[in-house]
Amino acid sequence: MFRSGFVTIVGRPNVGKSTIINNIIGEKISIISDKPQTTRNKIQAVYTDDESQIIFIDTPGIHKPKNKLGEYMSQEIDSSLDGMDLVIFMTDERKSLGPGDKYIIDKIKELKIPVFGVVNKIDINKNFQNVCKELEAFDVFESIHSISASEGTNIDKLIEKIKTIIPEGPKYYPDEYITDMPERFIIAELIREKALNYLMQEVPHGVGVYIDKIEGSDDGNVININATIMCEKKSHKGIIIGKQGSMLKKIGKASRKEINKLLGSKTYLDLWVKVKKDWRDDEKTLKDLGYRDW
Ligand SMILES: Nc1nc2c(ncn2[C@@H]2O[C@H](COP(=O)(O)OP(=O)(O)OP(=O)(O)O)[C@@H](O)[C@H]2O)c(=O)[nH]1
Ligand SMILES: [Mg+2]
Repeated sequence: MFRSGFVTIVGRPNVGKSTIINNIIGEKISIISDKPQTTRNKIQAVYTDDESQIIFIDTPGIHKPKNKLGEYMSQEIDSSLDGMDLVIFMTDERKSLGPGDKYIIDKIKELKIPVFGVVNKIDINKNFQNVCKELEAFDVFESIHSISASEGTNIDKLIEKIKTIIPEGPKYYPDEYITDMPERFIIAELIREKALNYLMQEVPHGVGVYIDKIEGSDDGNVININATIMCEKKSHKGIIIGKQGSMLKKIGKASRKEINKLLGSKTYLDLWVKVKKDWRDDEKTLKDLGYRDW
């Protein structure tokens, strides 16, 4: 009997939702950073083995929206709960669950679908067992798991448990299909990830990446990519470019390395930086950057 189902992962920003998705799929589909609010869109990642297909939905971390981009992210979370077979609530709490976690638990307990509780980052959390106990006390969770998304600890057990919940169903996608996101989107995201990794304070949150062009070279050996990094202030542009272009070079070099891996080809990456004041509140720019329903 083949089983298949849809599983959405929700939680506060930065708890490790994208990390577990990448670990399960074995490919970098969803970008990761140590800054909160990294993921902005809901992203499908498809896991397939001999007896099952699980379609995971990575979502933006749940937070109070401060601009139209934040509102978009909120809608992405709400719509990710439609038609799910299972919801995974993830936390990385090291002491005791706070208002952020409780707000989300309140929200999901009204859903009429099973919910798993997952405590992540047990590699650095000595107190995880107590956090599991706290989750148990809510009487909301069908099962509770403690894992390390980055090290892969207990992820196999989690997958096995998911398989007991999802119904008998078809293979929705072919074996090699791993995400609904177009290559263009992943390339833009990889560049944004490097910007997130290297930039500090408020600069990275105001960054959006737009791919202007992807084109094979005449001899077919290289893929030429032109991309624009959008930021909100002139001073941010200076920081992103860096002294004599050093920061932009660093972002470009690290991005290119991963894009080469993704495309299995050599690439030439031409990066530009553009200032667009308050773009996070500008509907048109948000659409241009792909923050819209397709
Ligand atoms: N030590 C440790 N760090 C982890 C683990 N899982 C994720 N991280 C780190 O936690 C940070 C956030 O990870 P993400 O996967 O981007 O978190 P997220 O929940 O997707 O965050 P948003 O997209 O902002 O909502 C990154 O620095 C990860 O490397 C883990 O199991 N152990
Ligand atoms: Mg994420």
